[in-house]
Amino acid sequence: MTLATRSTADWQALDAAHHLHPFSDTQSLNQTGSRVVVKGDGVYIWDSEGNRIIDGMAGLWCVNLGYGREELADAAYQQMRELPFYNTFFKTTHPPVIELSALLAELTPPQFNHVFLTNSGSEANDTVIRMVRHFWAAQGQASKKVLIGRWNGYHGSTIGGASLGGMRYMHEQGDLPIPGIEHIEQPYWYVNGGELSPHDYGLKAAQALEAKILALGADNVAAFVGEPIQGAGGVIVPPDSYWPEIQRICRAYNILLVVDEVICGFGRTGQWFGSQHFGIEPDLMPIAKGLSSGYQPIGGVMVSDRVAQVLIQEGGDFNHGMTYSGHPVAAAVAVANLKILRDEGIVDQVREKTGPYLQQKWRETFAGHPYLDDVRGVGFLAAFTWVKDKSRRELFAEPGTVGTICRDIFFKNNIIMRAVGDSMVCAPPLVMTTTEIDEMIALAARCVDLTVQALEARGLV
Ligand code: PXG
Repeated sequence: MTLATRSTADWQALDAAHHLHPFSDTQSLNQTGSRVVVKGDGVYIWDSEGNRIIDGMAGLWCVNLGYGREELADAAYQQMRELPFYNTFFKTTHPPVIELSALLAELTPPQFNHVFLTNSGSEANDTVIRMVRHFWAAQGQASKKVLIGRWNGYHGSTIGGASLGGMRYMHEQGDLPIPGIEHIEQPYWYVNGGELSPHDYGLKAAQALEAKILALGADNVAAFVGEPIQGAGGVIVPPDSYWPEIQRICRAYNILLVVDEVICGFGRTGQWFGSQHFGIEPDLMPIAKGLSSGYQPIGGVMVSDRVAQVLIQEGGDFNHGMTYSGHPVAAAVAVANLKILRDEGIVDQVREKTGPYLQQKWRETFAGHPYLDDVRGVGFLAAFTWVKDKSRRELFAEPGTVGTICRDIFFKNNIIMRAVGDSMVCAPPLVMTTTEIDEMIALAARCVDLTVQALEARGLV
């Protein structure tokens, strides 16, 4: 039996019987059954019922090149035939991992010339925790151990990644965060800014880092970690004043600046990396997702010259690595992906043309709506929030109720966007054309109208 011959009901029954889904309530999921996705091409996916669905989330913020690129399939096939696996431990290496490392040195900001490879963004952030502590210990400053993240930040789902992240509902399960991790406020002007201007609030939010460092003692702090724009937390775009002030504070107190580029990296903001959008120079940069456009699981940590020099000259053995660090097939696919992103000018296109177009259409369509506010975004990241009273920036009482109703309506109408609380977030493949942007936003607008009807029917508005 080939995979495609099962009926949707059979797929769903087997899935319910044997598959535990990530971030899901299995009991309620099994009552409705999962949507079975069977194929992808360009910016569309198809389900087992033959519905064509426009993918406003690029898979899970990762399919930057869109679906169906033969070059990536060919790269995997050829590499599997040539050398499907070899490790990079014990004084060995192989051509795909060398090519990828050199290409990353070329494409990332100038301070980065080394990469440590992993299989995911979570592993990249776990690597950061071990690497920054090793970096300070190697220089005789072993007390510099604490990493400071932000509430509502997301850095993965391993114990380290989930601890660095500030998702309280994740911390509640499994006794997190681990010791040695602290959190400060997220730079979310709409909710926390009060009467301050975005500029002044951005400075205030950054200065929470200074207060935290002073409370802990700079001699105990290893690094600050943040996403340029918080993705899973709801596409929270910080005011422009925020990141330069964070960088100033990190430098003043000799704390490493770690900018998690797992979502923002590889063109999502219209720059190759989110740090370039905000004009800052991180010391370390976790990467994943767009590195391979999701065609293979691969991540890594870009290591700046400042850090690499210490690790190489003073660090000795770094006792860390995964069997599949620098997997040849994943590396070959990442190389093919990065070359297409570069040679087809896709990042430039997002910066110059399609990104500004998406942002303009998004604002034109949603900003005037009576229940939508904080209509925001950069490049191919966009969001809006359902609010009870725009004039007072008042959110709905039970965050998530309206968002979930809206998300389900989108889903039913064959358009995928994520709900985060009562925000709807959008991060389409970077290859989306202006015509496809028009189609996506028109369908989203129709779903917003249907959501208002549903909210009225339930007495929520
Ligand atoms: N850092 C950031 C900034 C991320 O967004 C990770 C690290 C972890 O990467 P891996 O490859 O281990 O998943 C992420 C992942 C969501 C959602 O619901 C977001 C992510 C993962 C799963 C769900 O928005 N981001």
